Amino acid sequence: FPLGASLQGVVAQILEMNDPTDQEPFRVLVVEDSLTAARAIQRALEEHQIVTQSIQDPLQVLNALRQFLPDLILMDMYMPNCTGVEAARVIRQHNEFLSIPIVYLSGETDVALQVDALRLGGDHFLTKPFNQVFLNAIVKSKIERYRTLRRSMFHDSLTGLLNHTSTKTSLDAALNQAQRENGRLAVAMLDIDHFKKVNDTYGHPVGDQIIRSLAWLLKQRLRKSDIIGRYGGEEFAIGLVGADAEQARQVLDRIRGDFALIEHPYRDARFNITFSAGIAAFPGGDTVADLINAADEALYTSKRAGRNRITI
Ligand code: GH3
Ligand code: MG
Ligand code: MG
Ligand code: MG
Ligand code: MG
Repeated sequence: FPLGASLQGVVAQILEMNDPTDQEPFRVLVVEDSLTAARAIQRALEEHQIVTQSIQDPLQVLNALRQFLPDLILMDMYMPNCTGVEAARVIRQHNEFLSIPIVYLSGETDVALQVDALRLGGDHFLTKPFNQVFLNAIVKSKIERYRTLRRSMFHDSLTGLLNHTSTKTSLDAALNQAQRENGRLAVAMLDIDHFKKVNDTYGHPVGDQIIRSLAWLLKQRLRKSDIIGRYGGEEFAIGLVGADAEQARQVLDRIRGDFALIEHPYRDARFNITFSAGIAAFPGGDTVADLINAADEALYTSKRAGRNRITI
């Protein structure tokens, strides 16, 4: 796989987690060479509203992971091309799948072999014939933990937006894709105006609330496929997938205007806050660092020109 394709998998997972209240159904990949066994497992999970996909050939597991984006892998031990443990080892060699839960489901009853399987990258061992209630309980609790972990790894806790690192990872992948497909990507840097004064005047918790309100507005107005990150304290980095600089300017200028109209309550009074932004786009810069630098320079121009405006 080229770098881009492997990043796409991570990014799809990151974006899927963009909404911290997300209620997406759980997804389980079943790796099982016996079709009959696979169907029985899938039926048991689907009764609990879990979305499943099964593959018979463990050599297809990386492909399936990247296309189906499961929250958990339910893995047989003995299959024709390779064992479950060998498949788990391959999966764990990929950073993006370091922490996805792998649960073995096998007829193997030798405890020493079960323990070995857990040592080599597995998270749990269930034996066949499986107990449907127990299978579902294990699967659900593993997935809940994994989703919580993913959320805290990739997201900012104040806003639920992407954090600094996953913003850059996501922008990298989006730029990669734009380059491969002759597509477009606009990158914007936003910074709240005179924010120090806001904190000084109204206090830090009010400042936090303003950061959250801008994050919320951005989430409401941008597309699910767009990248929205809290890049620093009161600074946001945005990737508008498929947009050129002018389209991005129009979208963000509407958001700028609407944000400026929000009346933030403080005691008996209300006050308004603005932000400034700078935009750069591909084609026009060849790395994410180039685009961010260019957007940052444009942001600085907006600030010098008086703030509450957007510069390309
Ligand atoms: P400018 O219009 O030039 O951007 O002015 P500014 O005051 O916003 O300038 P600057 O970027 O230097 O200051 C940002 C301030 O944001 C500094 C810091 O106190 C505050 N800040 C950073 N992170 C947070 C946060 O998470 N919560 C709150 N309440 N304030 C923060
Ligand atoms: Mg088997
Ligand atoms: Mg700043
Ligand atoms: Mg500043
Ligand atoms: Mg600022």
